[in-house]
Amino acid sequence: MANDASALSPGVNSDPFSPPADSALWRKNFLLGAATASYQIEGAINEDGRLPSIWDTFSATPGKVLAGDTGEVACDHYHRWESDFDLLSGLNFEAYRLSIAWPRVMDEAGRPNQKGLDFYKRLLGRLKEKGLKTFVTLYHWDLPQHLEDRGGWLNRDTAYRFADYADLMSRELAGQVDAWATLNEPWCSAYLGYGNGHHAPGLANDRFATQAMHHLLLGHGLAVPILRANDPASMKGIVANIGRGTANSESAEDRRAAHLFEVQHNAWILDPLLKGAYPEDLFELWPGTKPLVLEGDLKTIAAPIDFLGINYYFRTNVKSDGAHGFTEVPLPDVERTQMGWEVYPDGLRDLLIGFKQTYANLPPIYITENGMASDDEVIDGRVEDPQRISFLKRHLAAVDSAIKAGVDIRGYFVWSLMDNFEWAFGYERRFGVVHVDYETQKRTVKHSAELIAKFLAERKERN
Ligand code: IFM
Repeated sequence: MANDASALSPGVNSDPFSPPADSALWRKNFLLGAATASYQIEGAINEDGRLPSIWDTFSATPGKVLAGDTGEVACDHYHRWESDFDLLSGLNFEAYRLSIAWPRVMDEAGRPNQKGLDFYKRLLGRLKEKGLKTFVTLYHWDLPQHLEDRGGWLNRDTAYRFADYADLMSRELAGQVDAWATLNEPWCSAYLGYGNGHHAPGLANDRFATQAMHHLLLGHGLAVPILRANDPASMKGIVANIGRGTANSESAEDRRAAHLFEVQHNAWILDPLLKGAYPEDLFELWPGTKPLVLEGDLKTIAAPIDFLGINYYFRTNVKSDGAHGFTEVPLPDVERTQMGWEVYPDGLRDLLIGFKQTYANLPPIYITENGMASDDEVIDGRVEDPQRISFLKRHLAAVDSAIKAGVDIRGYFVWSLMDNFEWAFGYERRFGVVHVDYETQKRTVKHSAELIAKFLAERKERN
């Protein structure tokens, strides 16, 4: 879409990126950071003993990723991390969320790969020197291919291999990490990876999706006490992407469809984590897909966590499909991003407030991802991204209103620090607040990042 938010939100271009004076975002203890993920930025897929991951295999398969793009070079962050971190701290961010590439740090027999470990130690060491809080995700989708060859997340054993990996990393990196997240967006790993095949490993079966989800969550539950034992001072949690579903009409059928949409996107993950049970409605939506759950699994999965990471992007308007499911009805005339996703900040506020009502034991929340893609270009050395400025302002305001409504939200990470490999969409979709020229690897700070940096500097001054 045209990169012109002024038409959509009058005054956006002239508006500084600055929350109102009474906003919780001015509070010193509200953390503001930027996020990335290993496969999306690192490149160097064959260096220093890194093994192949499912995304190397998937992206090398013709037709799976737009324009045949792969993560082979990505943002070359493996070699450019020092200057990338100078950029990060130059923008005044207070925290950085990164993920570790499992295939970089462990060999097929589960032995540590020292060169891979050293890479992350250097990264975390530098972030600490710069005074940034470190949020580390163990699994942001780059499963070692050798594990997929044995069934991947359909194989219960992968959950135990994940626990071994969490053990290694938390022994090696203890003291360098402020917050550990076990998994990023298990919905995407399970549903896009095994349910509809849009992501690696590219399998498509609803029954596979529910079983893969169960093993992912089991891996999370097994890892939490290990992380606690090895690195007691850090926070432990998990990151879930959440989706707002709204009904296309007031009919009972459409309202039920919207409910089922949210069961499939949110309760499927949050109920087992926070209530120790899968939502029964899920199996109304997908009859005959109950996963094999062994005694004690749900108790393991519901291990207490210190924080819940929430990733939010858009809402989906749905109607009943006439059977036991929902079907999307795209709304006309709404603002959309380069992804085609509707910009709907109220969805974030409403979901957060709803979770507080639904889950008595809802842990403190960090918004671990929020942001948007636009077809940004460098013109005369500058990148103007007015739609992103407006998007971020409105979503931060939604976070502020959820805080005012009593939800315990402790921080917000913009997705993403820089443009990167957007999975099945390759390099076409640009989510960064820093522009990356993939030919030259030149980074250009976008206008949104300049305004964030200005706000963060002002905030520092005031606090
Ligand atoms: O780029 C992804 C990220 O890896 C996970 N959350 C959603 C982002 C945008 O699609």
